[in-house]
Amino acid sequence: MERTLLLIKPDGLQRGLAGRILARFEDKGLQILALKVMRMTPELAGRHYAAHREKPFYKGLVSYMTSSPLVAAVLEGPRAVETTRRLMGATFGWKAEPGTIRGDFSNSTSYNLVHGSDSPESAEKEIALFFRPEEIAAYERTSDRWLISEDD
Ligand code: 3AN
Repeated sequence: MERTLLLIKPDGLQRGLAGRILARFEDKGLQILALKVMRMTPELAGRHYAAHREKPFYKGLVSYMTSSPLVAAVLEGPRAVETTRRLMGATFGWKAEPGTIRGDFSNSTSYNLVHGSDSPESAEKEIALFFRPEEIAAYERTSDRWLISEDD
């Protein structure tokens, strides 16, 4: 079992797509362990995007991410990191495959609707940035019996 951090970015919430985006992950069988609407502070943006600090798009990225609230979630499932990123699609909406979230709902370079951790190691760090341990609910889901086999 693996966990990942999902963010539905400010454009997703402003455009009224949060429910539809979240439904894609539920439809795929990922389990929601934590969920909240919050505003990213510049301080949190600095920590979350530390790897991009020197990039030319950094300032714009921080301003976009802090401009309006976002939805943060912890998702769990077998290969949750990879599954989430495959459902999201390529970074730029205009390049992302149809059928993916970005491919279906974004035609932009910057406004790409979602973030998903890029490795289990980043997921652990990112989850800790957004959620306190007591905000994450580990619970048994009865449908898992039909969603996850022993081979998974
Ligand atoms: P992903 O979100 O697909 O993992 P990363 O990690 O390469 O993409 O980039 C982090 C974020 O930085 C992206 N989600 C996107 O919002 C932004 N970003 C990346 N490249 C650019 C770019 N060339 N112009 C504007 N924003 C960018």
